[in-house]
Parts: sequence; structure tokens; C-alpha cells
Amino acid sequence: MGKSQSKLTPEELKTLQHETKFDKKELQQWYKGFVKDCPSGELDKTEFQKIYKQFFPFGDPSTFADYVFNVFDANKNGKIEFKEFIVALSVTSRGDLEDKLKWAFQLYDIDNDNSITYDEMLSIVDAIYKMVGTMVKLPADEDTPDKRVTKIFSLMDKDKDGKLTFEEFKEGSMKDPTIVQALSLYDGLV
Ligand SMILES: [Ca+2]
Ligand SMILES: [Ca+2]
Ligand SMILES: [Ca+2]
Repeated sequence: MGKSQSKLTPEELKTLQHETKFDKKELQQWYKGFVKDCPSGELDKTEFQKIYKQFFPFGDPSTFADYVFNVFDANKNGKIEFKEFIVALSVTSRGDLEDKLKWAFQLYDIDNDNSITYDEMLSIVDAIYKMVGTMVKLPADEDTPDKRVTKIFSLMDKDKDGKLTFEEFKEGSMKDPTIVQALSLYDGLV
């Protein structure tokens, strides 16, 4: 789907219906909007950052947008094609909790080695704090990225090896709803 056309072909529709939770009509509508905003049919990092800047005019969302971009860009070619966009949108907007947690895990697991280190989580949390700026009032024990990550690790890192597996991440997120709430910081943004 490199170059833009005005409509999805029947084959493309069929594939996307399989891979997302959207119906034909929704897919065509999203496609229309995507091509309108992005006539080349592909989003690059700068364009992606611009979308985030509309939502967070008072903070600096560029770092966070780059991390999200890397999760969207499933084939890692530095561009987001419509298919990657709509698949990610389906997970973040219509996926069940497990799907959403998998997606979030990918976001935090920056080097894709299937575990989240303290530093990886700190990078993401730091980017989130920069993005929201002073819009959100945080409790005293998590008013800096360091404090927040320390708190999350003390809750989630069951075997205390300084890394979170998906199982640890999932169990912890189920137990502490504030973490799922923090995930929803970007839930509505894509
Ligand atoms: Ca791509
Ligand atoms: Ca990792
Ligand atoms: Ca662990």
C-alpha cells in the first residue's frame, strides 16, 4: 500500500477485516482520512510528531511520539503505512485488556528483547512526563519519572531481577488500575 489511491481494493479490505476489529465501512472511512492527511500514503516521524503536538500543545510530545512510532512501524522501514496504522489503532482502541497490555509492553520494551529494564521504563515515563507537562497533577510519591518507575518496579518485579517479563507486567497491571490508567494516557491519542 505504498502509493495512495482513493479506496481500498476488495483484497485489501478482506485482509484488513481479518487483522483488525473494524468493519468494511469503518476501514474505508479511516482510509479516506488517512490519505487526505497523508497523500503519500505513508507517515514519517515528523508528521507523526505533529499529530501529537495537536493534542499536547503545552508539553513536548516529540520523544514519546517517536517511541509510539516505533511500535506502529511493524516492518521497521521508518514509515507508517495505512495497514500498520489501522492495525495499531484497532489494538489500542478495540483490543481487549491483554492485547492492550501486549501493545504497551512493546512500547516499553524499547530494544525488543522481551523484557523491560528499569532504564527502558524510565525513558518512556520520562517522555510521558515531558508530553503532559503540568497538565496532570501527580501524587507526591510519583511526581518524578524516577519515583514512578521505582514504584512500578517495586510492585511488578516479583523476582527482583531488575527486569519485567510480560507476565510480571501483566499481573502488576491487573492489580494496580493506576497503571492501566497511565496506559490510557495514550489510548485515546491514536
Ligand atoms: Ca512501516
Ligand atoms: Ca528490553
Ligand atoms: Ca523480573
